[in-house]
Amino acid sequence: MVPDEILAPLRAAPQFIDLRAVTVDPRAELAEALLEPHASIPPKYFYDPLGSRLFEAICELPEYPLMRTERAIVDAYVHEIAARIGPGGVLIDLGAGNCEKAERLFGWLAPTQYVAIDIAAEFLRDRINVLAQRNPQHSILGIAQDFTQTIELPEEVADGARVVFYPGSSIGNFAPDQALAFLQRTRAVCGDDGHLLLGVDLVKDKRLLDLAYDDPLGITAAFNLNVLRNVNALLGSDFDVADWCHVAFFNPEHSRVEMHVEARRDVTVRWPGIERSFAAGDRIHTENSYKFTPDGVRQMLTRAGYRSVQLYTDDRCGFAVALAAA
Ligand code: AVI
Repeated sequence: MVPDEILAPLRAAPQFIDLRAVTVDPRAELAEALLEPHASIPPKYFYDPLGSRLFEAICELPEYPLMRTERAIVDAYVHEIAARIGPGGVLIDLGAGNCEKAERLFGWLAPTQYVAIDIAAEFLRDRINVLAQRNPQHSILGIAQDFTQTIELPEEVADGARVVFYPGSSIGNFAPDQALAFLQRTRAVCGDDGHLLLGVDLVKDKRLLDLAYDDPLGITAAFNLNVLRNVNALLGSDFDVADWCHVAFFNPEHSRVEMHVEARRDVTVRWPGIERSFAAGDRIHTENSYKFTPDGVRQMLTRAGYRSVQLYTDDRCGFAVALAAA
């Protein structure tokens, strides 16, 4: 019999697979988005190592209560959620970030495998190593992947009923038609005996939403502007952060918070073989964050092919956690 002190570190070693190159070429994607008449940067490029940490700091802000409210809802209803899902499935965490939200479910869902998927490869690799040390009894697989276009599950993902976990209202970062297509893909990942556990931020007072995305400490501004540094690293461009400022506001017509970076002065940005000029006041659209109504969430999930949608909310109806059966 092999002693446990030898086996434990072996069990604790998580697997890590990098599938980023297989999906999208960031240079081509960024160049195309920046050269559109209305320039944009896809929000997934926020999450370089500094961006991921700034996002963690945002989640600590009193003005940005999304994650705390979601956690309180999950804590309040986890017993019921776990009973509906049943124990022993494969927990697939899309946009796993620091993996903390999923880790809180381990004791309740007792997953046979935890699959953490995120585009931020270095950050994910660090976090699953720490997670594995804390949870040596769990099988952990990290996948670096841009799952916004396709969700590719390698053969290392175990068999069994799947629970797709997509918390934090990241679904709000898709346009409505893309959100529907994305949920249809998660429905396919669930198979016929799986579940989706989804976090969604709900529409609320415009002043609260404006403050949540333009906080007085300027953490969200730093998060937004840092995307320019990540673009420089990926594209070889020469954005100077000092030439740009943060703009964020709730747009009620589209039920979304918009974030932009706005040129403080006339600027020309260059990257290999190409340049683009921006006049003072021109904006690059960096993120939409759609806000939902409870009925809108139910309809979206039903249209994506889910059934028996259960919504859990806080007393102020600020956030909802949806559990949908495939
Ligand atoms: C990750 N995502 C759901 C966040 C949001 O609220 O849209 C990203 C964020 N952007 C600014 N603050 C937080």
